[in-house]
Amino acid sequence: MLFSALIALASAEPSLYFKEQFEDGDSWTTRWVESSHRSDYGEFVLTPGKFYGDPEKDKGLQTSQDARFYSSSARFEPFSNQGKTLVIQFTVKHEQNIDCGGGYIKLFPADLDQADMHGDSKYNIMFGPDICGPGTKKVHVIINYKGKNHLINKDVRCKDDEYTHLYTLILNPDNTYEVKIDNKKVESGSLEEDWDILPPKKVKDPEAVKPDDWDERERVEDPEDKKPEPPMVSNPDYKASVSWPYTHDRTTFCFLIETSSMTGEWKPRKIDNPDYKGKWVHPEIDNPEYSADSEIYRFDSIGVIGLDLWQVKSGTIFDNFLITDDATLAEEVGNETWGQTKDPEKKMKVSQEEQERKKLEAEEMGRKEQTKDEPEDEEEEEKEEELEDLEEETGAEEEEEETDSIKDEL
Ligand SMILES: [Ca+2]
Repeated sequence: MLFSALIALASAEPSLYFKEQFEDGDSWTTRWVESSHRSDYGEFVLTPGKFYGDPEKDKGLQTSQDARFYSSSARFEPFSNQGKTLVIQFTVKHEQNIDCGGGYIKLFPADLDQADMHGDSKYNIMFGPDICGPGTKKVHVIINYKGKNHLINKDVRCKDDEYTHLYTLILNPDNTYEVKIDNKKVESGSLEEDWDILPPKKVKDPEAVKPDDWDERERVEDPEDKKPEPPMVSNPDYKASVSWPYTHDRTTFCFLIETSSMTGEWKPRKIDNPDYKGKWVHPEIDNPEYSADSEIYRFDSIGVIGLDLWQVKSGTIFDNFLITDDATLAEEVGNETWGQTKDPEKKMKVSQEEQERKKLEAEEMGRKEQTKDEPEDEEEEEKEEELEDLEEETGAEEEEEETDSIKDEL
């Protein structure tokens, strides 16, 4: 009794597998490993960015070089999410007004070689925003199942502004999931239905063939409708006086001929097909390839979180990474981090923009004042003289033209 009560108590305690908020200066460099798979990976720097809610707390990893691949990862005590909820959460801020680049994380099994992490390294889950032009603005949720990556079938739209946003993925042990942005649900459902992870339950019966006499034509030509005889008209070439034998074309002896006025091809009218059986539906059978899996969500080893992405215009800041088995805890942490920062961050950006606008206005005013006060210099005077000369010439030409047109009139 006591023992099981203790277990119940222990299992109610949330597990915190990984938490990274970059609040201890440069120490993050001891926790995050940059891959050396390529020699030209872009550099992550620790910064709160151009505008923020808190200059210390809002420090995160920012991509600092344009048109680069980025590849860094952090390790934690490996775990399996079997029988438990798995929550992955982090914040993304595209303060550079991103045109094209990834903003997602990858969750790897513990056997990942971090020093050699690259785009083809086997991962469990890829989750987060991906933007490329106006056409791609989505939240990826890719699940690896038995060695194959499967993209979500639904279109989950991501945020594309310059502010910090909180992205949360929840996988439940009943094979359901939820995607949240800024602590609001934006998508949810079942792993089996929203991904093509398992083969379909039903397939078309390969034995079933449409019968030859199955009539799928809704309308057919009316067999009763007959092509009308062309009307006869009197022959304009008829020559009554011409007599046998025939020195003329035979048609000249006919008083009436078929009219040639009937143009276009004749088609019989259409009627409802009396033999119409409706569209033939291919019968389905249980798919022999299908086998149910109540643990699609399950990963036996989760041990590394990585940022493995490409960015055209750099400047994205990643922060507040959290991996836990407790969705409520994640929501609370989200409110304490992103929730606290979002409003002051916006305020700072708006005030920066206001200052920038005022500065530009002042500069514009300054330029106008300067132009007004400037004395005319020699160069300008020369230009004016040239202009006057030109006007005189043009005037003369116009006079000549006028004379010409008068001449024409006369
Ligand atoms: Ca931080």
